[in-house]
Amino acid sequence: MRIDIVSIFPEFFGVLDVSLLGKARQQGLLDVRVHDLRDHTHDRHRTVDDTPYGGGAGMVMKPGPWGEALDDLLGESETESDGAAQEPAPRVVIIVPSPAGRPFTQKEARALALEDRLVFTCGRYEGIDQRVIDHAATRPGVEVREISLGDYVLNGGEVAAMAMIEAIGRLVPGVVGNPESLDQESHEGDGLLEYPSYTKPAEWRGLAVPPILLSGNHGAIDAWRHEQQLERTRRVRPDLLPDADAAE
Ligand code: 6GU
Repeated sequence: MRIDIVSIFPEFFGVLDVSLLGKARQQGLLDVRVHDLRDHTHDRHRTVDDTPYGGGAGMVMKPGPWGEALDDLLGESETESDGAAQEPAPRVVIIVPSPAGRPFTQKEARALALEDRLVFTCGRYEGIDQRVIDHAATRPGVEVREISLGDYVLNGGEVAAMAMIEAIGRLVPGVVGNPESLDQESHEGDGLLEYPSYTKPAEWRGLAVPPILLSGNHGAIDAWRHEQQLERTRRVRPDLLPDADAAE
């Protein structure tokens, strides 16, 4: 999978060199390229923002640099109408991190992990001129999704993009060594939160591991773990429960 990131803070993305995703990049499973939006400015101050039309607080990111950056990544949008047979444009999903977007979910991450190509446009200030997003959506093969991490406000899209890239990248086949470990997680399979986990020693600081886990009775262990999932989900995330389980 190829992932392009456009930002005025490319140095934010240095952490993508480490841990599981760093390894996936070295192995060629993920081709992540970070681009500096200011490379597409043409004034001495490398200006990327301006005051909003209609007034109001804050600054808006100018369309010019964004348009050029996307032209470079996706090819000029103007199609030559010389009648020659054209290759169908390869599909690209542009993700615009924004607190005004649709909520990001594990389901969305699973769908995006199947794409060949993602572009993250990281805005700062009060956001990007809306025409950048509207114009990008008219490019052949391009789908634009404005996506939010949750109901709180970050200073820019960088940290949000990083979180989404980690959630998506680990679902790309081969990135996580043991794919079974992906099935048992919170927000996967039955949609319940994960059960609590324990490892050696069996007693630590006076606290014992639940004895059932030492019993060797795998049927009983599975039942206990499912009950723990239900209990935890009822307690902290009742909104995730199917109605029948919530009522039990
Ligand atoms: Cl995706 N961007 C910003 N700037 N703030 C957010 C967010 C995204 N998701 C939640 N808050």
